[in-house]
Amino acid sequence: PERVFSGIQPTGNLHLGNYLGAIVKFVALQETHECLFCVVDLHAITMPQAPDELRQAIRRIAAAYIASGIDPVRNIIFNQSQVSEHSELAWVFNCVARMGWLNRMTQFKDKAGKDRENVSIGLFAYPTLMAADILLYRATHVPVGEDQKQHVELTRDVAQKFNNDYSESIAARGHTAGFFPLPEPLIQGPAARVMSLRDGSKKMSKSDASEFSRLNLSDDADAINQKIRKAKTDPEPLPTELEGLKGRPEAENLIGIFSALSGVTPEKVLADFGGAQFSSFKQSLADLAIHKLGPIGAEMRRLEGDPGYIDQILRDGAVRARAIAQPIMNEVKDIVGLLR
Ligand code: AQP
Repeated sequence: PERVFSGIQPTGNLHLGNYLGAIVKFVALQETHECLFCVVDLHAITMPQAPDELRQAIRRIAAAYIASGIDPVRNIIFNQSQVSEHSELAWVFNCVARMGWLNRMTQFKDKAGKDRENVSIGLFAYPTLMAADILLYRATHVPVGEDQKQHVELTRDVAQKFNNDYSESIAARGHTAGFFPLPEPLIQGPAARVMSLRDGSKKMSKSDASEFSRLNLSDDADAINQKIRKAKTDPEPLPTELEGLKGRPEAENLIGIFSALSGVTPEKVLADFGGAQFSSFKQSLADLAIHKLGPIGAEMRRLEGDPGYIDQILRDGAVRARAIAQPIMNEVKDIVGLLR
């Protein structure tokens, strides 16, 4: 059976890239799949976090899920650290994955920068924990933004190597096609990679120093208007066809955002706005963003005002997640030869 797993780190403000690259897809998948949506707090502490802020940020991601339309009854919404099997399986995977695989991860290279000797071991091992998150539920589909593709591929490599390394033990327990599935990344649509509003060659990111580089889910109408008005563009009017966006990354990004928010294809957006100056297009884009994001931000603020409600959803979600995870982790222990 198909099962969806994905997660978001409780670090900083959720931005339009997280929303369009991930959350919008979660909302659609709940119609067709059994889904687990996780707040990956153990991933967050691979970088320093202030404890009180981390607690708030965990609640904020849960609030964002719910405010965006993810139903906490039909789906499992929970935070990673409440299901200790994530850490247990991650350890087993640290012993399956190879140093060379992790050394090739571009996210690690970007985040570690030049000071490799001083980053946490957790930051290096981030992808094996992510593999554990997904495979602990034997999930088959992982909706993520383009930037996470390499980590999902590593998850497939871990699953395959585990299946090979323990093939006899796995077969002896009656699994004829390996123990873990090789999960598929789901990366599609015009917003699989939303770029910075200040620089069309950089992805929109929580850690960008400039607030003007991103739209946050919590931004009010004034902030959205200002940020879109100041978004970097080039001096040419908009083209009428897709080819005309080549070599114009900022224009391409804004058209992609419009398309993703409106559900209209990029071709149609250009058919409507081609030939127009950026100023008029930007006004329509700002109106659209305010119309789509405004109610989500308002609902997030309402939910964050009721932490008891959020905490209860996360506790219930953890109980339901563990009911799936525990038997799988027990089988992993048996396969590996860990006595229980
Ligand atoms: N710019 C983006 N376009 C499309 N999808 C994106 N995602 C992130 N940025 C973009 C997707 O959002 C999901 C959650 O991401 P995350 O919380 O795990 O962290 P991240 O990718 O580290 O987010 P940031 O904003 O990019 O943080 P920093 O600045 O710390 O690197 C994932 O599915 C991701 O693909």
